[in-house]
Amino acid sequence: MNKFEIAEILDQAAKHAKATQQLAADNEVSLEDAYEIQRLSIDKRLKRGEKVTGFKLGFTSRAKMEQMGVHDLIWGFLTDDMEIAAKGTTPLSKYIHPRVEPEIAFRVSEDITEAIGLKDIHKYIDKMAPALEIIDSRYENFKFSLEDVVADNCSSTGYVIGEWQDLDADITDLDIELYINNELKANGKSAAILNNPLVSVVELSRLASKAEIEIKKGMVILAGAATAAVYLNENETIETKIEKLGSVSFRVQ
Ligand code: OOG
Ligand code: MG
Repeated sequence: MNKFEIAEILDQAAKHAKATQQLAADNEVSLEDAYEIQRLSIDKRLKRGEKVTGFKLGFTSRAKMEQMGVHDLIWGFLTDDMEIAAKGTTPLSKYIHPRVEPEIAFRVSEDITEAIGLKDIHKYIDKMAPALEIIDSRYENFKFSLEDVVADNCSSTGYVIGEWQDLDADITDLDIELYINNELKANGKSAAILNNPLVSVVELSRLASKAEIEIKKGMVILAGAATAAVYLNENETIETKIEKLGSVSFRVQ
């Protein structure tokens, strides 16, 4: 199969919530090919009228790397179709085998067109918010290689953003908790995300500028989860509470 065919299979799997087998190994997909396939599949979404709303990083913490057996930082696209309103509801039937994880979101206040450093952050990022991400791998049994997950736009499926707060100088040691129906299911520290979640923005700026992709003012960046992800079921209220940032929730019906 060529890149176009793989992008089509992954796009259809996402559109119809139907899992596919892993594709990278059998088709000799390199990491570079995988990012090309990711972009081809995003192009299909854009052709259907979706808009890019931001980017997400993956495997920025050990907890996530260990859970999924993939040990390299990855990045993918978020679109408006993936956004779920805070306190909103989403049907379980829309997904294959969705998982949820707490995230820290950043808002871009100035176009990022080059690799930036931590010292420049306040020029480009003005707000932060508690967030939740729904990941729903298009591969059977949620199993994939690095190349597979990159081609699949890093399992990106849904995201919920809480209230934006002014960016605090120090967010390196925040408690992060994930509750399902008021029961604590996962917890971690923001330091687990590259020692400082703002480093995710630095890393994204490096990767995006190398790929000649602009991170536009108003876009959202998800820094990557600090905890393992948890499977979703019907009739659940999912909430994250993050120190200094507050909480955000949504419901699965
Ligand atoms: C890939 C997405 C990883 C994160 O925050 O690390 C990710 C997956 O686990 O399916 O979103
Ligand atoms: Mg994530």
